[in-house]
Amino acid sequence: MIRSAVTINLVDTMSSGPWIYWHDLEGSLRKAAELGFDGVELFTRSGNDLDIEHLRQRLDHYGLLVAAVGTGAGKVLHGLTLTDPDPEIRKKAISFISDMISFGAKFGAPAIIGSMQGSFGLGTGPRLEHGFQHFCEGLDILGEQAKEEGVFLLVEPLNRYETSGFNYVFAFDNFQPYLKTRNVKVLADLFHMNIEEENLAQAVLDYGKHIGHVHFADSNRRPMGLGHTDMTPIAEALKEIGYSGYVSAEAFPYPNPEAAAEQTIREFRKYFR
Ligand SMILES: [Mn+2]
Repeated sequence: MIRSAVTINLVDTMSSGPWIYWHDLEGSLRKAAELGFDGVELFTRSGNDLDIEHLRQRLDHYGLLVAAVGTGAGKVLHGLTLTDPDPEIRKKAISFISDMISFGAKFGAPAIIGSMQGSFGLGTGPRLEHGFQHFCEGLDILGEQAKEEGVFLLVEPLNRYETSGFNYVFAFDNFQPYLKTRNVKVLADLFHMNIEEENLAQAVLDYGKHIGHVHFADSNRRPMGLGHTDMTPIAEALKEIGYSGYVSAEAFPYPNPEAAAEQTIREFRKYFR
């Protein structure tokens, strides 16, 4: 079964970006539950930011699951990436993501490596060999940790304006052979894919076996239905590959969080229910 999820940004010093709900955990969980979302995707300050028992109790109260946890605060707040030339920074990046993996694993949720990949020239331009090596080393360590904790690890292709690292879903074939871990899956973000892929539905069909999570946003990163992405063939492709993960709204809170959440769940039901 394909499940719905909605993003919540809980970093109080951030005020813009592609998250539907903002800052208020209790209110966001209540609204997500009222609309009938299956899960929430959490963007927190760190892996130790929230009281685990309190969160567990509130999720149970609202009947919600944790779909995934984002690690991007490591870059936004601390400037950490897995491919920084400085070994101390790489070490801190691994430690930050490691904490996020443990946090997510307590709820059976995978951690997402998106912006924490840094920029290292895999997708466009010359490949920076050291960066590529560090990227694979980081994924190996973290992928195996996730395995021990009973979850997989997600790595997300981002569009060319955000990284020169992992840009295309198909580029997974370029680096998966270099990984020792087999516990890494790909996050298919429909906004990034709209910029980079030749054909979104075909990319899903071709690389479906690697896809572990979907970010649900339209071509302009507004909620699905408010841009020009043709969602019908993409939804058909996800069903055809037997995708059974989350379709999670990582989109701008346009025109406001409440309307964006309603738009998202309406579109989700149109394609997946
Ligand atoms: Mn994304």
